[in-house]
Amino acid sequence: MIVTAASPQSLRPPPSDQDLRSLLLIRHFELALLRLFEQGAVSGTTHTCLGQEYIPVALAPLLLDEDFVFSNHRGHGHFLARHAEPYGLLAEIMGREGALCGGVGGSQHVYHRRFLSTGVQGESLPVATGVALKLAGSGALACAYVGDGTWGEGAVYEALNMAALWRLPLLVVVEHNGIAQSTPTSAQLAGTIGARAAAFGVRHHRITSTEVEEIRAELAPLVAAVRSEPSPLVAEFVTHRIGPHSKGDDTRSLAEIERARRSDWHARYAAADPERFARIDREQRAFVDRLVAEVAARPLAAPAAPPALAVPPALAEESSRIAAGATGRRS
Ligand SMILES: Cc1ncc(C[n+]2csc(CCOP(=O)(O)OP(=O)(O)O)c2C)c(N)n1
Ligand SMILES: [Mg+2]
Repeated sequence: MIVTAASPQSLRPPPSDQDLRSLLLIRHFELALLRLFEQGAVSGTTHTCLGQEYIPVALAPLLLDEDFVFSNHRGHGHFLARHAEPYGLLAEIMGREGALCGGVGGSQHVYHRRFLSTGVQGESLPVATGVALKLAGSGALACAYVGDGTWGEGAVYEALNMAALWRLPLLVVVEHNGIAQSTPTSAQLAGTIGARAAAFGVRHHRITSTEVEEIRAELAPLVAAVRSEPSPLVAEFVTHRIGPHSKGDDTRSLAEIERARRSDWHARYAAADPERFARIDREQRAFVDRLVAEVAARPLAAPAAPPALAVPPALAEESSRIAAGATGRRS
């Protein structure tokens, strides 16, 4: 069913103020980024999650501090729903002082606490699987966000295979928005994601709701099983990208874009509780205006020193032997 702003149904249960704040922070953050790019205030590229904000917001309380989150090219919402650090993220994207990674990661390559994003499709799943191997039995999990188009990458299947075989606490969140850049999913994905997960004996759950509380109620027992059994889960969200692929490159017809927009959670939430929504919307819009003004006025970030890598002692010993020319090995 397509719900428009003209169907003021209530959301059951209604989202908390905190959820609305989070949803609207992400929405205004993404809209501000598109404006900044238009003004030439940011270089590189960016992919906004307009229309998909509710997914990481719904997942946020299901994730623990000990969990690791692996994000993709469309990751600002994934980050903001987990870490209340919009200044650091915007500074990272704009290469300004206070940037999360010294401004070298930009929009797509953020490494902060237990959050890691990559612009390389499918790259995160094998890494998340390796981390899940370390976490197994601890009660923590590795959560990896991927798009539907990313199911064309072989690495996805290698990761699912190992995660199923080794019974790893891996939560794969699929944001199935029906398109990969300019290619409709119907033109590139044979069968279904559910059947592909089933081929590995991996549990799969498809979520069509855009209501955060409903989604949590649906997913909570499944996520608990990922931790306790442990076992992998593919949680596939049927969602809609209402913005361009990146900055201004929407190849869809106006009718298709309009169809996607009619499914936007935003209109539905606004219609369900207009006064509260408008109040929080005003607050978050004003907050993002201040955020942009403040970060844009900062000096450029100083190039950061590369992070110290945790090298296992045996490797460290071996590399110092090699550096000292004392390996005794012949090439
Ligand atoms: C290995 C690799 N191939 C191609 C690209 C270029 N690319 C970036 S996003 C994208 C489409 C991704 O589609 P999907 O996984 O459905 O995610 P969505 O953009 O819809 O969120 C492509 C092809 C890439 N970043 N990495
Ligand atoms: Mg997609």
